[in-house]
Amino acid sequence: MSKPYSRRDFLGAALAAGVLPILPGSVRAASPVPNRLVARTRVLEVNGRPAKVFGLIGPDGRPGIRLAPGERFRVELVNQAGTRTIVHWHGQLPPWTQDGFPWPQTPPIGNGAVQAYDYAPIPGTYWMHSHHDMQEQSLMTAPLIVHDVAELREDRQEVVLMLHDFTFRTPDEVLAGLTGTSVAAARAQAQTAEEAPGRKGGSNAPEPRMGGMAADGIVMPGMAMSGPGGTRMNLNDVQYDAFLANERTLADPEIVRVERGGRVRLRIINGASSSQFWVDLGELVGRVVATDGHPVHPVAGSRFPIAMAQRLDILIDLPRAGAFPILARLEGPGRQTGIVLATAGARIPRIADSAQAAPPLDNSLEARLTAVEPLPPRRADIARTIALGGGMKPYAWSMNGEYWPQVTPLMLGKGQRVEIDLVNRSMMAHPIHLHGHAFQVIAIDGRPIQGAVRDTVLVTPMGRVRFAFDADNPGRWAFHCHNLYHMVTGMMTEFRYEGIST
Ligand SMILES: [Cu+2]
Repeated sequence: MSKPYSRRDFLGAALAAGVLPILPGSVRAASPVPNRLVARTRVLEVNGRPAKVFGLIGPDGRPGIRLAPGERFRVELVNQAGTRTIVHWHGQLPPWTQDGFPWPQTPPIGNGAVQAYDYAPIPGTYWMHSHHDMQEQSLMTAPLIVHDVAELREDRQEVVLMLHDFTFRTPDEVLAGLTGTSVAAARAQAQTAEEAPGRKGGSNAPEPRMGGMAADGIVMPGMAMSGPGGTRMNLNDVQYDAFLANERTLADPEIVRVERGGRVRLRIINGASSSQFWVDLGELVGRVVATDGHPVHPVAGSRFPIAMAQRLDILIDLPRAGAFPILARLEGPGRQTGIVLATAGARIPRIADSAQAAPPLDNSLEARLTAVEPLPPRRADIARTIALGGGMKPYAWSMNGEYWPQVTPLMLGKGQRVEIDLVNRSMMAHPIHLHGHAFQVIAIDGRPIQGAVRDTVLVTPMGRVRFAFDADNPGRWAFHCHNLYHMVTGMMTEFRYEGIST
């Protein structure tokens, strides 16, 4: 079994073998030193108030990591956060022991400790976030951009736009508000997200309703809107104080200098914990060319949905000089955030952070996407339906009526083709993420498509999505809703390969 080795282990082994002075030249050329990534606390100003948040600061002083074409993901994560942490490389396909999920074999790393990672990354727009203690809500998140040669040849200006939802409350307070319990009880419940199936675990769900049908007429803290067929759907479990674009609000947005007639590759990352957006390019027309880092045949438009944890690569050719707001509008209430692309001397408009209400996210874009590199056609060896259930009272969310960690792992054999049919029996949308694999969306609401390859797919209220993947990365893999509060109240299970010891 490979495991993330510490630098000390590596140096020790190298010295013991007497190989340190003669590392292969190609290795030294590709990665002379590991990328140093520091987990620490920072103070951001939000709405005129200081806010203590976490951060993952890369070797260039900016959040996150950017890798050159062909460069290995060779990273030393230095924990200076003052508390334990573990960081997940969302969408990447490392060996499972480097995935950054708190399995018993790979527990969170202590304050002051250093953890080394070394694997071959896949190119595209990815991100990283803590998988410990709801730190994701407190901005322990950052971009992870892996360049490739073809993109560099395009000679486009890269603009990364990372979205967050921000609250001055602690995540424990947010969860306590949702579950109607004390902060201490909420904290204890969140910690069950780090208990693995098959171990002695606490009870996650307060009086779970097996089957997980949401009752009609639930009173939501957020807002309810009419969906297709007049069904009531529920949006925005959590009321946030601000929405951030590259860690700033529209009161003081990032202004990205662009050239007149410039060509831009916009890499949008929805790093929010419990919020979904419509990307609004305003007067610009963009072409979506990748979803979750994986190329799709271009789809043109000016408004695109982006669910929690998803990424969109959008190519934009600027038509003229000027200032061009790139906005992310929260689904439901009229809130927005964003950045401004501006040519030299352009007048920067003031943009309010309130706007007209936006409709709930839907899968209209998903249905139009087609992968550039689809899975080869093949019969499924394993086909499973997984029901998504739960509701607001009690606040608990389930997969097949089970609540993490009291779950039955789905066992996979290496080399198998797997098809998963996600059936949403709740009135919330769920962005569902599989660790360690890329899957292809092959049906939406019963209609077959040759859809996008991605790692996170939205299942709309009462909707249905089928995806397929090849089981080619043995290990233990988390499969969960990427709404943080759904995950910590139960909506997670495990895909486990045969022969992996627990
Ligand atoms: Cu969910």
